Amino acid sequence: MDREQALLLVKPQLTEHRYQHTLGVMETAIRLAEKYGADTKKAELAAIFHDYAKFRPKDEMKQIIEEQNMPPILLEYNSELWHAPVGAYLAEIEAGIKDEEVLDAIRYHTSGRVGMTLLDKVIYLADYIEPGRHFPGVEEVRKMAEEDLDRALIQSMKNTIQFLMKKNQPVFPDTFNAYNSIVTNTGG
Ligand code: DGI
Ligand code: FE
Ligand code: FE
Repeated sequence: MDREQALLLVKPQLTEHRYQHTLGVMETAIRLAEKYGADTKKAELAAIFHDYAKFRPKDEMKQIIEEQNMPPILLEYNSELWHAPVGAYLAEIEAGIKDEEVLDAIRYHTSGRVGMTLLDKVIYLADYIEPGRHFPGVEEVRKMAEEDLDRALIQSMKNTIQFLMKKNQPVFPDTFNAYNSIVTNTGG
C-alpha cells in the first residue's frame, strides 16, 4: 500500500488534530528510520496506522480484546492503552496489512515491550517527539534522538512512567518491562 492510499484509509478514522499528529509521526519515523537503518517503507506504514483505533468506542475495543484473545490484563488498565493492540488488529482486518513487523510496531507503540525491534523503537519514539508534541522534557528527548536511539527511548519511557506516577496512575506491566529490558540491554 502506498502512502496516499494509507492516508486515505486513516483520515476518516481520526480528528483533524490527530491526523496532523499522524503526519508528524510519519515524517519523524521516516527520518529516524533513515538515520538508524530501519526500513523506511515499514516505518511510514506503521506510523500512518499507529493511532488508527484511537477513536473507536471503548465497548468495541473491549469486545475485540476479548474475542481476539488479546491479553485480558489490558482490561484492568487505562483504556488509553487499548487502541494500540486493537489498532494492529484492525489495520490487518480492515486495511489488509499483513506485515507482522508493521503490525507489532502498531501493537506496542503505547506500552513498548521486552525486546523491542528497531522498527518498534522508531515508531515509539516518533510518536513521542513528532513536531506537534509539546510537553515538559520533549525537547531533551528530541536532542537525544539525534545522537542515540536507545538513550532517547529510555528517557521517553522514564518520562512516561514518571508522568503516570505523578498522577497516581497505575503503570501497565509491559511499560515497566520494556523500560527494564532496554536499560539492561544497553548497560544503562
Ligand atoms: O495515542 P497517543 O496520544 O499519540 O500516544 P500513546 O499511544 O503513547 O498514548 C498515550 C496515552 O496512554 C497517555 O494518556 C498515557 C497512556 N499510557 C501510556 N502508557 C501507560 C499509559 N497509561 C497507563 N495507565 N499505564 C501505562 O503504562
Ligand atoms: Fe497512540
Ligand atoms: Fe500517537
